[in-house]
Amino acid sequence: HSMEAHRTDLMTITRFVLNEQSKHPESRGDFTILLNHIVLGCKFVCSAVNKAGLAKLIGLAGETNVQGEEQKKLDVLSNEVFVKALVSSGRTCLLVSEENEEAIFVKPSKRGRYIVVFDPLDGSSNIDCGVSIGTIFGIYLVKDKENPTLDDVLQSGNSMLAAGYCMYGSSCMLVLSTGNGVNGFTLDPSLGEFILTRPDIKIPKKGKIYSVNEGNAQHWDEAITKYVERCKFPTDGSSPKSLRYIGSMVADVHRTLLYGGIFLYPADKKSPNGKLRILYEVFPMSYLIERAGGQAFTGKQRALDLVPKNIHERSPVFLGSFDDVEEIKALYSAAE
Ligand code: AHM
Ligand code: MG
Repeated sequence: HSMEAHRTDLMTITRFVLNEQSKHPESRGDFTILLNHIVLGCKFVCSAVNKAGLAKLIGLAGETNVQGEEQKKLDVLSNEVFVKALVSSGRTCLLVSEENEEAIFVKPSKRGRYIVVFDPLDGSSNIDCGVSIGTIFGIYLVKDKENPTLDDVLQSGNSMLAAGYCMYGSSCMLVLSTGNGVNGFTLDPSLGEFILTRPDIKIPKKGKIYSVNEGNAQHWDEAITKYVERCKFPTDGSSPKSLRYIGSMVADVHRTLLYGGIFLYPADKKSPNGKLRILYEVFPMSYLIERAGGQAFTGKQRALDLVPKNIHERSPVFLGSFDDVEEIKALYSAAE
């Protein structure tokens, strides 16, 4: 009976969010419409990523992005689709994208109350070989809809209203939190709908995997060097951890969320602020990990307590299972 109910009573992401938002009747329609436009962007990128090898979409577009990296054609395309979908939703007033140096202020006739920060296609080094990549997003509410300013996003991650990511992997999966639990939806390509497949995700309290670009080890600080050494040569009688590193934040964080463990992108002597961007990488992922029962730490403070001074600012981040992050926090306080 329950299998039958499962197959005929489909919990789509729209239905799920409508149910959740029914607690806030005033924002219900607007938030759902905004989310539907984000979902549309994800479906487009998913289809483009799947066709990329065939359609020769892959290749350099001859432009560099804000961070001076070469932009792939898929990045450009994905960014355009997201920006257009978000603006046309009529529910946004300010957009921050990894691919745009300046924030985008939506013209008054299309303005709504939401702000979206996003990385339309993260994990660019994995595009050409078909390894998992993803989209990351965070949503805020503007203070004054008539007058959105950068200060509306240059605030701590605690003011984020919702966050999520979509992973373009062996299946297309969207993970979302609107403040309470974390829920995972899988795209059913035959329906074109995201269906709830992983309700109420909780990250294991402790994990057996660590995930870091160990090629940077010579530049690490003492706390991280010690931590990674302990992963390999535990001193408490436990077995060593396994190393898994894809180099796509969405894929590495997704695995960490489901299997437990820790994902690290530390600062190093070359890049004192690490690599990952606070607004559209560190904040949304920290938000999701915390809502799932884990922790996110920068080496100095809780990641969501950071207050960025500019929209593309970077920060080190260590996120994952509660106990594993606790161990890093202890190493940093011992070093003080
Ligand atoms: P990107 O925005 O150019 O794709 O860079 C971000 C990616 C993350 O997805 C990933 O966690 C990290 O860069 C990997 O960096 P590295 O190659 O230095 O290990
Ligand atoms: Mg990125």
